[in-house]
Amino acid sequence: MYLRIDKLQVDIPRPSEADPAAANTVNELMGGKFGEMSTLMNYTYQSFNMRGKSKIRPYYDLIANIAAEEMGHIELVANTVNLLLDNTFEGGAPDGAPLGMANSAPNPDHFLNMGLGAIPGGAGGAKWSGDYVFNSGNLKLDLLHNLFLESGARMGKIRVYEAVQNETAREMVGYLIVRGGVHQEAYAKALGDLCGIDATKLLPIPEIDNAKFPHAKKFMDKGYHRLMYRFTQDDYKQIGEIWNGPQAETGEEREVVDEIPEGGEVPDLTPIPEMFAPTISPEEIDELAKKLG
Ligand code: MN3
Repeated sequence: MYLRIDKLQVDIPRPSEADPAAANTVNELMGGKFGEMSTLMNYTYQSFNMRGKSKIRPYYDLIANIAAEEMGHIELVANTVNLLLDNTFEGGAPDGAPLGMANSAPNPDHFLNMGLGAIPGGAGGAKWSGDYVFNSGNLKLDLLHNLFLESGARMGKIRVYEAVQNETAREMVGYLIVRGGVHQEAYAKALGDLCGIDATKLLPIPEIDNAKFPHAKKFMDKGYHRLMYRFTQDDYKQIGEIWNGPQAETGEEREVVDEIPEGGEVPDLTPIPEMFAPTISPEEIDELAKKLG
């Protein structure tokens, strides 16, 4: 079962103004093929469906625990997209085209089908698909796939970072580059342990260090690149049988920690009466009540 905590895994700074173009680009990290919905659902199904869990406990613990962290990553991407879309409106009467920005925004779906919120899809408009989930049931093959998936995910995060200069977006992407790097390395380490090789020597994929990105470097300076959080009250204790030894980029010791991240506040988003979000205005309710007698 899941225990939910009403915080984000990291604090996201509120942007000074809306940036619908950045919101759309960042949405790739939600529901693109290599987005957070894909990492979340791949590890979730792999942990649900794994057979002989008691016999391969450290691997089950690792995949199940990373799945829980990925749930927090979709929450981070969603809140970043939402902040980048906040205050898009100047207000106005319904016949004054208060949703006019939909015509110039890269993805009108944010305005037309969503309440100016994150979309379960990618930047190109395609929705996320269950076809992105791979779960063969074979541990080596699934781990090999997860290393590939995290490598594609790292490519995606780096490209979004390179595409978007918005500070709110870069802060969140920098954090995900570091945490996704931990997951990429964990799957390489797990695979290597099974086969007696050091697959972490393949890293980094793509071949650029986290430290090259200032917004990732700041989280490395806090040690986040060497920590595996246990997202549980009292379970998944055998992760440490895999997550140990020197971290691939810096050689610092890997560590499993019991505390969850310090985290940040879930942002309060501005109501948009033009989109009836969260609901119609109190004046309109009064008006309706009068009409109904
Ligand atoms: Mn992730």
